[in-house]
Amino acid sequence: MTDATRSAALRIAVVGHTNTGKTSLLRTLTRDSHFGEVSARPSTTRHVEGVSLGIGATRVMDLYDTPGMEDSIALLETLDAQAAGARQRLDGPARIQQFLGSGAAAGRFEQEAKVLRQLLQCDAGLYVIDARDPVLAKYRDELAILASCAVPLLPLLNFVRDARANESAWREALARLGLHVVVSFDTVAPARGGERLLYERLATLLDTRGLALLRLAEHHEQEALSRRGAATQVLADLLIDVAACRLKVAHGNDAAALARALDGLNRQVREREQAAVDALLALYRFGREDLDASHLPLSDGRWQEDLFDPTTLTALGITLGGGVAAGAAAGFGIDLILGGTTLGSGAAIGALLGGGLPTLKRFGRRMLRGVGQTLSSAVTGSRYLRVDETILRVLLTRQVQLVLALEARGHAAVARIALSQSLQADLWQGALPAALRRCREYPVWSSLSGEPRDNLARQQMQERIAEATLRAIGRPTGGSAP
Ligand SMILES: Nc1nc2c(ncn2[C@@H]2O[C@H](COP(=O)(O)OP(=O)(O)O)[C@@H](O)[C@H]2O)c(=O)[nH]1
Ligand SMILES: [Mg+2]
Repeated sequence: MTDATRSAALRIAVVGHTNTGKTSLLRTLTRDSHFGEVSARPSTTRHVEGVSLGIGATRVMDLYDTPGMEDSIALLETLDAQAAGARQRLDGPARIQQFLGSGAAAGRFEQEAKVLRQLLQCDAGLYVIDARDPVLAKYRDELAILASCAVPLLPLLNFVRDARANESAWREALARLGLHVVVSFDTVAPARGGERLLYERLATLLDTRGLALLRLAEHHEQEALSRRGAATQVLADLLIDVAACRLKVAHGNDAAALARALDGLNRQVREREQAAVDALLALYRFGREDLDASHLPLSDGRWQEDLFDPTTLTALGITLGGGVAAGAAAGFGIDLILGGTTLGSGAAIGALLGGGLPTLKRFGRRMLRGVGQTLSSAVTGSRYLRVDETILRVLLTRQVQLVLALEARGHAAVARIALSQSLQADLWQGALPAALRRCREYPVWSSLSGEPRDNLARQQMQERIAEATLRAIGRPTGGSAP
């Protein structure tokens, strides 16, 4: 970094009372969950710590995390006493300079002095407020002291999602102190567009220099878009691998061979899903520790079995109906392919239970006809297992759920992500099923089968599915798919 780019960057001090979320704010703005130290204990940040945000190699803004102001009432009294003892009337910044040169700044008010020195060197300050707190005298004194530095201040209301937050009382109190531009920003779960709003408000305090902040906001929005694009590629890749996968069942007409193959398929799909989860976590700069263990396909939790468990499907709102889903409902998310013809899971279940028409009757006449036709041609044919279509829905639904949760998560969040159980599963009723059904005819496209997979047709299919997923996510959730 040259001196020229260094001096061009805006310098912003993040100030406020202890434990209001200053370090948390920096974590979320820098998308770095490891920045500084965050703790519910007061005064975990003891020194000023800087971090930069930029566009490519250009530094746009240097942010400085500061220790909390602790004893502002006593400090304001000290400032007043020092001013009263001065030979001439001092303005705000002169009062602060006088204090910084005094013994009190090196002793009792060492923390506060660090904050004030930093603010004086900056273009603006972000004053972080815990909006759950009542507007106490100590905060008013703190603001009066900070305001006398004559550096533009943007109050930022944190914890605004909390029911105890008292936004209007804070806005009123801030207005009385002459601070009329305020922003609400919950560092753990920032609202959509919250970052842009923050930068826009800050820019208004910085006149023409603030334009750089608008470009930064633009840049971050572009990055968010390309992350989402990359996420849908991860999803499409996963879906193709699983949809196209076929697992050969060993010869011998016994249920044991089928059960072994089913086990193998189950494991492969879970491993593949875990790889996708890891890729998504990395893409959004989170880690496995951000997820509830029950959401990790390979953890020892519920997830292990539940991909093939009907309660998962019901929880995800996937309606079961028709022959294929009936297989999943019975606990087997598989299709059995005999002699190149799909029988649907009913056949697999039938085979597992020892075969025969009585078992299959439950799955309706249409399927029975299919089974009848195929069994004769299957006497010498190979048997394959593949994943039921319902499973593909489950995979897509919960991965999309994960993507949305990661996008809404601030890097200051400490609670693990618990995915909602109620997401609708009909995200992809448009183009996706048809595209995915085609994948099922191309076992070579699946990396699970260990086949070469980097061919052009697969790549094109991945683009298609990724694009369809992108469109599906873009729809506001809650409504039904067109
Ligand atoms: N729920 C919630 N917790 C937050 C938020 N911001 C900070 N915290 C928590 O508040 C505590 C203090 O945060 P920290 O960033 O260390 O505050 P600092 O002392 O001002 O740097 C930590 O336990 C954070 O996890 C927020 O927006 N929402
Ligand atoms: Mg801190």
